[in-house]
Amino acid sequence: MARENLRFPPGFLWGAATAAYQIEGAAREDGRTPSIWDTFSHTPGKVLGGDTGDVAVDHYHRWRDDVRLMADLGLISYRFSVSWPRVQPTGRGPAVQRGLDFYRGLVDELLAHGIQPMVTLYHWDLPQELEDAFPSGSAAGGGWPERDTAYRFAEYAGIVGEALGDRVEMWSTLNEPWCSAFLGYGSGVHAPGRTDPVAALRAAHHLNLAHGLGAQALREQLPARARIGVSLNPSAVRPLTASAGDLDARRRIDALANRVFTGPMLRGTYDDDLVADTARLTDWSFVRDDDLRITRHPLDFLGINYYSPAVVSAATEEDAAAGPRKDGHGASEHSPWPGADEHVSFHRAPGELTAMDWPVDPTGLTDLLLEYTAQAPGVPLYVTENGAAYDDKPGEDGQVHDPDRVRYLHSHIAAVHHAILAGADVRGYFLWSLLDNFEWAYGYSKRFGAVHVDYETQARTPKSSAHWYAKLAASGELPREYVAD
Ligand code: IFM
Repeated sequence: MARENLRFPPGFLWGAATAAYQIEGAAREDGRTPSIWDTFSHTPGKVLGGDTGDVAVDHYHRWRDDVRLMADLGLISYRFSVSWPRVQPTGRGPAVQRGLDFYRGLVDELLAHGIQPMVTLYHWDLPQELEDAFPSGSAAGGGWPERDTAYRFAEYAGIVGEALGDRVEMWSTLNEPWCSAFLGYGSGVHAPGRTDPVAALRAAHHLNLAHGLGAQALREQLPARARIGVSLNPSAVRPLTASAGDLDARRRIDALANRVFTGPMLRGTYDDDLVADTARLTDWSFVRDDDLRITRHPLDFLGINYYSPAVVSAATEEDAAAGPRKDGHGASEHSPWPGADEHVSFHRAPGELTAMDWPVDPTGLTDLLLEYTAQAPGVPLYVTENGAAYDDKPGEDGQVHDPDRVRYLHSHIAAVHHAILAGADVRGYFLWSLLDNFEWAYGYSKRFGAVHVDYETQARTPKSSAHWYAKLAASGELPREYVAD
């Protein structure tokens, strides 16, 4: 006998997500200036195959068709990011109206199709001018290690809030600040490609400050109904064994991956163990009086991005000898974990691998949703990203069959349901990603889209996962068992 489907709460937002640099292209049009990702991707050897976001999937010109596609798929919500250098090219001063008009048009089109927009203000494309500027004269250089960047972000947030505040209700300040800080300034596999552990810790703090200042600036512009949150990519970090050494490794990575953001944002603190673990590198004197009050701006929601868990142990001898290792975002001789390398080893979690070599384990998502329910009581949660890359190709019938992605989505959405039944207030799920796109250091070699893009012709073909997801969005019910199509 067929068992009942898993029913999601009424009003649950079924969405898909993208980011400006990954899809827009039009890198030099209408006054847009280079971001750190333009500079990085044009630097030989930084991105696989020398790929850049110059054209990406040409969404800047195809946005009307893309919105129609979303409507055909029955999406209830669409999460996209605004390109900072498109609306404020130098990262300071007045906005470029043509840039804002692009987003006004996009939002109006979404609303006309009954799709709720969720705006992310920062998904990694810092104006290059801000990376090059360091008014404080700090030896750690410009960009996020420079305090002024947080104030520039607040100005930019106010500009976008003023322009779109009458029509957008859901706002996320930052996407995955861990990547901006620790991959951008620590391991250097992301833009701007710097490899300075102290700069990475300073960047993390200034991103926290930018979140708080940005949320304040948005609040001043937005109507009371608007909801302001942030999208983090907390690590579901597990100890290899229950030994004291492995538990300590877990604690260290939890501090550097998770609590370095949730401490300031949820509790207004940097935990003592994090400060102690990194004391060899910095005394944290870049944290000024009052900063931690600002970073703790009340959250109307917390966005959780999840792909895969991490398994850690006390450092093995080989690892300690081999130095920093691949971390799943690109290879680097430098570590994204300041102060943790000689103490921690990473292990492959069990489970099948996606094309990113990331193990499939939906239980990490349930765990995180329950953990943040406990850590942020009363704050609604959204899964603001979840999905998988596979080597999808059109078949002879011209269709793109991606059963592995459907299976991945099924198991992770069931994991969300599980968390809801266990008491998590999860209000929506955003599939990453709507379209195949520029996957950062991996260029166009990794396809995360529910919609296939032919990069020669820019033709869009919804994969079987897109059709599967459309049924889910329409019914709000997930079949209990995964059934191959
Ligand atoms: O493509 C990225 C996205 O930009 C941020 N979160 C993870 C995705 C997959 O790597």
